[in-house]
Amino acid sequence: MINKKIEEALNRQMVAETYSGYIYLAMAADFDAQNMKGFGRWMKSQALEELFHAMKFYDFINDRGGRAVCGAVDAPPAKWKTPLDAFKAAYDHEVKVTGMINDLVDLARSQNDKATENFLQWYVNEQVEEEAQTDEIVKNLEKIKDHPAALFMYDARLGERTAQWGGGD
Ligand code: OFO
Repeated sequence: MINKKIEEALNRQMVAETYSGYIYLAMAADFDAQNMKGFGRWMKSQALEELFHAMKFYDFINDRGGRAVCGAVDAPPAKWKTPLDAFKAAYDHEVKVTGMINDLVDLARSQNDKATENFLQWYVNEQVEEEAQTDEIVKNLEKIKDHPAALFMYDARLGERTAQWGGGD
């Protein structure tokens, strides 16, 4: 059985993961509007993975005898100046989410909730990948700078991504 404090915190994180999906979908929409379909596809795949992250919280809360509550999700920004700006924002967002997951682990420990702590390990590992992949793209875009041909090719390359449900779960 889950305690109230943990239940509320896990519900907040379910909403935060949903927001992650929403901000990446907003980035996809911005890329698609500019005909950068590869970046758009990458972002749509990321959005789907984030919804999967949210669903894992949903199932865990219910499995532990809690009640999943779908709270309000903020509207994300609609526009980013350049692809580099969008991916920098994605990286910063992931660093923020890593902090949220770490706080949840601390909370689970303080409540002596081993099952929640164990469940959260999947997210601790996932965040390493989430930060690394956005950081790599930021670095590549910094190298590309304003070279349209290179940007065009990188757009095509990132468009090869398809959503990985659960990142190897
Ligand atoms: Fe859910 O990992 Fe990104 O935010």
